[in-house]
Amino acid sequence: MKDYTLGEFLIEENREGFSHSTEALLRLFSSIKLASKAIHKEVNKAGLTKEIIGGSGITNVQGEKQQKLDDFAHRAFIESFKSRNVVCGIASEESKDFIVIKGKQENIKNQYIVLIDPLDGSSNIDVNVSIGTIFSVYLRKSSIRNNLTIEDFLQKGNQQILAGYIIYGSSTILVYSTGNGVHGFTLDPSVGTFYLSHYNLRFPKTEKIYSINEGNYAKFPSGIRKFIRYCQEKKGNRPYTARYIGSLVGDFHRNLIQGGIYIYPKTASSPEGKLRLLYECNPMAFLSEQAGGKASDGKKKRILDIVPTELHQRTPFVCGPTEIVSKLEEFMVNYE
Ligand code: AHM
Ligand code: MG
Repeated sequence: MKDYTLGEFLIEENREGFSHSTEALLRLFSSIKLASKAIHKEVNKAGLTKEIIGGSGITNVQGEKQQKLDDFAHRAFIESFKSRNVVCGIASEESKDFIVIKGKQENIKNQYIVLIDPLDGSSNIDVNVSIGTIFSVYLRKSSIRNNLTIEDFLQKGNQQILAGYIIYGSSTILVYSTGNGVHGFTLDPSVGTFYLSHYNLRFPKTEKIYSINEGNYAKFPSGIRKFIRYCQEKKGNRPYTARYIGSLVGDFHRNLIQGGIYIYPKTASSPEGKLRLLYECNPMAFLSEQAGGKASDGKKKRILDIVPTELHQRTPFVCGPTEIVSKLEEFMVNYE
C-alpha cells in the first residue's frame, strides 16, 4: 500500500465516477497538498518558537480570538489556490467576505469554488493536541463571463463535488471523498508524499463512542440530555465510552475509525449551535454519508439539504453511524 501515492490514486479513481476532469482534480489537490505540507511543518515545530504559538491579536469574523497558526493556514491555502488556475473563489472561516481569484492564464477558465476552515480546533494548538483543515469544493453557478456572486458560495451541501480534511495529529493524514467512497492518505514527512493508508473508510457497524462537550449539559435540550443518559445505560454494547477532544477533525476521525457519534447541539446560550454549516458541517456530512453514516441537525433535517443563507451561518450538528444518529433524532422528537 505504501507505494500508492495520492496523485496516482486520483488518476485511477477518476476513471470510476468523478465527472470532472482529472486535470482539475489534480490541480485542486496540488494546492491542497502544498498548503497542508506547509502547515504540517509549522504545526510540528509549534513548541519551539513563540512566532507560531499564541494569539495573533486579531479577533475574527466569528468574534473569536485568532491564533497565529489560523492566520498562517488561511494565507497558505489562499496563496496555494491562487497559483493553480483552477479555483475562482474562496470563502474561509477566517475571512468576513469571499475572496475572488483571477485566473492567470487566459485560456484556462477557473470554475471551482472552495470553502475552507484552514485550521479547525485551533484552541488546541498551544497544548499539542490534534487540529485539522476542513475543505470542500463546488462548481461555480454564475457564468464565467460574469462576476462571482454570493450565490456561488451559498450552495447546498449536496452540491459538493469534493470534500475532506487533513488531520495534523500523531501523523498527518488527508481524508477525502469525491462521492466515490472515503479514502485516507498518510504523509511520509521524510519524502513529503501522501501515501494511501485508509482505503474505503466506513463507520464500523457497532458504535462504542459518544462525543459531546458535556460541560454544557445543563444548557442542552432535554432530548440531548436523555440521549446522553441512554449512551451511559448498561444494555447491549452500552455504556458507550465518552471521548471528546474539542477538535472536530480529531473527534470525527476517531469516530470514523472506531465507531462513534459526534454531537454539537444547540444550547441555551447558542440557539444555532456553534459549528459553521459551510466550512465545518457540510464537508463532514458529505464524508459521513460517503462512509455509510448520517449527518443531521438532530431534528431529522439532513445537513446536506439545508439551504444556506449566509457565509458564516451556524447549525446544530450530529454525525456518525446511521442507527445511532437516528436514535438521537428520536430522543429529540420525543423529548424537546
Ligand atoms: P474553531 O473553528 O473556532 O476552531 O471552533 C470549532 C471547534 C471544533 O473543532 C470543535 O468540535 C468545537 O469547536 C469545540 O467547541 P467547544 O470547545 O465549545 O466544545
Ligand atoms: Mg472551525
